[in-house]
Order: sequence, then structure tokens, then C-alpha cells
Amino acid sequence: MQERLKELQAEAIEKVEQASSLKELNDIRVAYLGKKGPITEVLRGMGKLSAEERPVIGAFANEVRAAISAKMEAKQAELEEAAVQAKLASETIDVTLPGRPVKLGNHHPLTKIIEEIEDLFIGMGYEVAEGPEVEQDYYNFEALNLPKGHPARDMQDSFYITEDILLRTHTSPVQARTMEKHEGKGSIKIICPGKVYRRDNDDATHSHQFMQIEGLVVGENIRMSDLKGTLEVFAKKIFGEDREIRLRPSFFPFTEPSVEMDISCKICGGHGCSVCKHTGWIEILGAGMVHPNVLEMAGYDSRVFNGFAFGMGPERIAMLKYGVDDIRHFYTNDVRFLKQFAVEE
Ligand code: 2U9
Repeated sequence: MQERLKELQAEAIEKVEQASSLKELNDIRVAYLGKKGPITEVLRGMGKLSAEERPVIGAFANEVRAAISAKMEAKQAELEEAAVQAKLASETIDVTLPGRPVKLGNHHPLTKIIEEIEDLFIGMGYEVAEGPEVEQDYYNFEALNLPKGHPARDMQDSFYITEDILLRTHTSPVQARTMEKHEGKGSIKIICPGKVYRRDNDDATHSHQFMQIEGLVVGENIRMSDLKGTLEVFAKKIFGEDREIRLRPSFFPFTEPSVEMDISCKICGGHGCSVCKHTGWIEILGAGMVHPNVLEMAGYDSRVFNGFAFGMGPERIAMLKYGVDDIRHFYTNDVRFLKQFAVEE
């Protein structure tokens, strides 16, 4: 019986030493020290022993159990310490590692152009005015000398919501609303950036949704030369001091006289190339002296007040300035396109 107990002790201790997890250790404890274990099994044979042998074997069995338990406790402590070390190692942060660079965002190219133009005109004493994108037919057309049935309205195929409500086709309604609020008194110097909508099939130069920046100056003695001077400053600031401008006669129902402004081509310096279609000039915007009808409809006495207005498309300006060949790039949110406009580090 003593031999069997020695075998069991050696067997159990070998398994304990090989145990690699607390669960394994617990399984060994149950297997060898449990009520159904082999040691208990051996001790069931105690009845056959003499009165002298029984206490000896009993004591020996307790020593065997004690030896196995001691080994288990040591192994448990070892495994627990290993677990703590492994956890510490896995959670160790090497503070000497370089930081992960934080990817910085950047402004959208249209935002850059609009803010550049806003800053320029704010510096010239203009205020930025905004208005509703879902607009009344009156402010989008009638107040701009475009009565119902006027052929010019067809040019601006529109998204109508009801007979009298539509998505604005330009930001001109904001100027009309601003003049109306002035009730025919005082001067105005505003620029009106914003989204506009036209029922148009999208292609490389047309989008059903695009941006516009329009400007309006109303006062008592505004001249065409004021308009030309303002546009020249704008062109040189945005496209470079060596740009020339020219004004060509044009027509808009809301201005009289109306002009279109070209800048000298910055690619060929005016000699002609594919960008300027070999004219040496690139059309940038439209402008003119505010039509008297528009002043009168807004409540201004056109015998006392006059003014000028202009309108431009930031997409067109951005395409010229940054060499973008398709207007749709501005709206498809392709990061490969957008991140090219990140400010140099
Ligand atoms: C009021 C009076 C006059 C705004 C003007 C233009 C000329 C013009 C186009 C340029 C390219 C629109 O973005 S575009 O398609 N605009 O050419 N706009 S004068 O004149 C106004 C506006 C409001 C009360």
C-alpha cells in the first residue's frame, strides 16, 4: 500500500509540474485529492491492515496529500505570477515610441475660393448676406425684372416645388430681399455666396447644384467706373497682379448696361492657347448697373439711387485657378481629389 501511495505522489507531482494553466491544476487536484481519487481508493483497503500498520499508513497518506498540495500551491503561485507578468507585458506602452501622425483634414477647394473672395470684399467694406435656398418665384425672378412668361426664365430651367416656390437658380434673390429690407433708404454693399440649383444634365462644366457669389452696391452716385475698378481689384487679387481685364457689352434683365468681364489668360499671357480657346481671354463673370425697374420694385427711388451688381461661379473660378477639368469633382467627395488642396505642411 505504501508503494502505491509513493507511485501516486510521484505521478501527481509530475503532472503538477507539467501543468500549464490554473484549470489544468484544478483538474489534477480533483483527480488525485478528491473523494473519488486514487489515494482515497487505496485507503479503502486500510481495513485489511493490522492495528499497528493502520496509523502508519494513515499518516503516510496524509504526508502524500500534503506533498501534492504543497506542490500545487507553488505551481498555482507560479502560474498566477506568470499571468500577471503576461498581462503587464501585453499592456506595456513604450512611451519612447514616436506619436502616430494625426491626419489633418483640409478645406474643400470651393470653400477656399469662397472664403478668399469673401475676405477680399469684406476688406473693401462689403458685408456677407445669405438667404433661403427654397425661394419664392417673386424674389427669384419677378423682383429681378423677369416677369412670368419672360423668355429669359427658360434659360434657367428650375426645380419648382409648387407654382410659386422653387429652388433658387441664383443668389440674386438675397440682394432683392436685402434691398427690400432697406425700404428705399441707405446704401448697400453686400456679397451673397450660396448654393443654387438648375435643372440641367450634369457634365464636365454643368452641375444641377452649384455655387454662386453675387455682389450688390447701391448708393446715390455709383458709376460704371466704380464697377470696373472693383472688378479689376478682384481679378488681380484672385488671379494675379499681372492679369489684365476687359469688359464686353452683354445683356442681363436685371442690369443695364450689362457687361461680361474677361481676364487675360494666365497660361499664354494673352497670345492664345487651349485654355483660352486661342482668344487670349477667359470669361470670368457677368455684371452691370442695377436696372431701374429692379431698384423701383425693391422700393428704391431710381432717380436718386443707383448701383452695380456682379455674379460669378466659384466652381469656374476654382477650375481656372486650380486647373480642375470637371466640375463634378467638386461634388463626388473623392478624397484623392480633395486632399490635393491641403495647405502645405
Ligand atoms: C439684383 C440686381 C442685379 C447679378 C448679376 C450676373 C450679372 C451674372 C452669372 C455669372 C455666372 C451667374 O454663376 S453664373 O452662372 N451672373 O452674369 N449676375 S449681374 O445682378 C443682380 C443681382 C441682384 C437685385
